[in-house]
Amino acid sequence: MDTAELLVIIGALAMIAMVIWYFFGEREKVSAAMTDAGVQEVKITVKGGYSPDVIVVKRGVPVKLDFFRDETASCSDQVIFGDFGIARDLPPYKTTAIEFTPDKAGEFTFTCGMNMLRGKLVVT
Ligand SMILES: [Cu+2]
Repeated sequence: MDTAELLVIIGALAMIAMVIWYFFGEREKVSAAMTDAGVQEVKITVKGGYSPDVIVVKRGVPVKLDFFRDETASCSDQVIFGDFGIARDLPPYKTTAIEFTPDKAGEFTFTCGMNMLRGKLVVT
C-alpha cells in the first residue's frame, strides 16, 4: 500500500467519523446556570434544531428554560417534554420560558411537535 492509498483510507475514515458524530454525537452540551433566585436557567435558541441540544440540570431544583425561536419554520412551533407532561407553543422571534422542577433523574428527550427536532435534558 502506498502513501496515497493510505491517505485516501484515512480521509474516508475521518468522513465516516464526522457523519457518525453529526447524527449521533452530542453537539452542544450545557449545564444550567444557577440564578440568585435559586433557579437553574438555560437559554436555548430554536433554529432548525435546539442550541444547545443537551442541557444538564439538577434534580429537585426549579428549572427555567428560555426558548428563543429564531425562525418561522412551522416545524419548531411547538416544544414537547413528554416525560414532564409539557407541550408549549413557541411564537416566532420571542422567548418562551418553560418552568418546572424535574423530580426524577435520567435523560429525557424533548422534541418539536412532529418529533423531528430533538434535544436532551439530563437530570442528575
Ligand atoms: Cu417539527
